[in-house]
Amino acid sequence: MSYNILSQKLLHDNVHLYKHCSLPILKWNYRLRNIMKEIQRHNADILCLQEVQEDHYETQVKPSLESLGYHCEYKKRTGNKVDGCAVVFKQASFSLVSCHPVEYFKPDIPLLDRDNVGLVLLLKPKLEKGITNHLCVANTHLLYNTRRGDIKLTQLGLLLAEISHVSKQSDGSTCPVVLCGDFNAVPWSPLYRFIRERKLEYHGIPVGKVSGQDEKRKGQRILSVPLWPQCLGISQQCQYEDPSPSSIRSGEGSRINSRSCIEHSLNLTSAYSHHSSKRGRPEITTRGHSRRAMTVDYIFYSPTSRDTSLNSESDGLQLLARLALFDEIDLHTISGLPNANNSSDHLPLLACFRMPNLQASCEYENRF
Ligand code: KL2
Repeated sequence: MSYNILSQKLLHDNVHLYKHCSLPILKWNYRLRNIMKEIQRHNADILCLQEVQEDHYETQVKPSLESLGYHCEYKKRTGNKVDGCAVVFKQASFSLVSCHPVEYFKPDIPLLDRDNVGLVLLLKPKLEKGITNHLCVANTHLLYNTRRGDIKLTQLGLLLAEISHVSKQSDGSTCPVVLCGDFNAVPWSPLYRFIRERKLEYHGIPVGKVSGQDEKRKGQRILSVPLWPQCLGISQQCQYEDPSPSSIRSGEGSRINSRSCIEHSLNLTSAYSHHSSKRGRPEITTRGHSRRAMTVDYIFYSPTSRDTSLNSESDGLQLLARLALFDEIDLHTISGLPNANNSSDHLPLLACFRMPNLQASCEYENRF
């Protein structure tokens, strides 16, 4: 499950967005009760939560989830921000191999001056049979600012480098990855296409067009080349690189950097198709009313060859089912987000996967 639960501090800071709501349904304890009920009802093995406020996490969210049998990991945003990302998993289903918080704030790099974070976990499934492929689970909440696609893409580049590193197995292959979060970018935007297509030619793209959140065209500067400076230590292929003086001297870095192209090595597709099967209209994961309703939350995963309609052996995940989202008509019917029953300005996304080589089926199989 991926779920942005709307931190109470951010609700308070942007209260103009919630004028359609009565005050009692905006109170934290009211919302928490609904959010916990929703989590309990879906009973997911793994939760990736965003906008989890630290004080609420420590005193309420973590204790409640632990009492449901979950192990909880948390990474707060940096600076003076009070919320962050949590990755939570059923202790009966997985054990923790390693936990990797990722900070996108870099004091020496002017571009990276925002407090967003990611959290990457390596999990070992607790299976009766001895198949021991690990699972890499990543969660993030990228920068909201609709005009700063340059920062969003660089934050994503940092996360992808960490995921590539963590998911690499001793035999050189990559374990399956589930990448969840609130990416603050819409389907088929340049940022979204970069994740799915592993490559983005970014020459000439205006910074405000990277995420597709803003339909209005504004006179804007275009993405600069290279997107991020070499001193970040991340190659344009989104891999950690050794910033050794010899590679800089040989001119290798500058040759790579002069191309307006970023790439990554992870095979990722989306668990959702971004249009509802009911009416074929765009699915929405957030808001409506005071702000345009859209999809900004995703569950990306490493697909099996079956899901990519190739006919060869693969060790990816097979998508078995997903929880339906709403379209704009549904959203109107429930009078926007949040409402008395849906207590965040986002909806939860939920997908069920079959692990590689595993014959067991889940109770949701084929219930799309
Ligand atoms: O869209 V969001 O909501 O993914 O749920 O992510 C950000 C926004 C979140 C964290 O920064 O706070 C919300 N107008 C509307 N919403 C805002 C604004 C804003 N100016 N700034 C932050 N958020």
